[in-house]
Amino acid sequence: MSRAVLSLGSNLGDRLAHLRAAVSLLGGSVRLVSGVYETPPWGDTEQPAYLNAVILVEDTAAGPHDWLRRARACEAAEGRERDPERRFGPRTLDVDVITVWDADGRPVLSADPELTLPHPRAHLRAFVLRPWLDVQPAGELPGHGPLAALLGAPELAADVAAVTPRPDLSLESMV
Ligand code: PH2
Ligand code: MG
Ligand code: MG
Repeated sequence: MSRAVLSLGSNLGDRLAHLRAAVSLLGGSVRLVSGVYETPPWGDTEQPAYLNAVILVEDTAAGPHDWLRRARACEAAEGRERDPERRFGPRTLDVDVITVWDADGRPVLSADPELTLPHPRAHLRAFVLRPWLDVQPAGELPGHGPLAALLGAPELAADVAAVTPRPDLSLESMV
């Protein structure tokens, strides 16, 4: 068995529809979905606001690279185009593998540049950590500690404050 935390983001087109498409394409492996949050663009500020969410997925047959492959298939299905000049630029759908646990519940650590685990910047991203807290209130980012403690760090305070719940938008009914 393997479980994974996937981060969903969209800031082009029908943002909620893109997030919903990811949940739908990941099908029966989706166990928990977070709330939907509106977040200011991080890393490249000249772009529209994002909708972000986090999902917890589980599949006996899936290893880390299977999650990456499935994440990319979701992005491709939603017409994701990559601009090599804009690493943090706008996108219809971004699905990032944040952390994966193996069959024994141990976090998978990987320095593979194609799939570094845990995600090397997750601890700096309020738009990942805050939705993740919804699905695992006692969750920990391997190597960095409890989500709640990371979200309480003074360096992240402004970013955390800018993560705005959108209770009017939901993925909940899909699981
Ligand atoms: N994703 C990025 C770049 N910047 N900003 C927010 N708020 N949310 C994202 O998902 C996001 C971003 C590249 O993956
Ligand atoms: Mg991303
Ligand atoms: Mg990505």
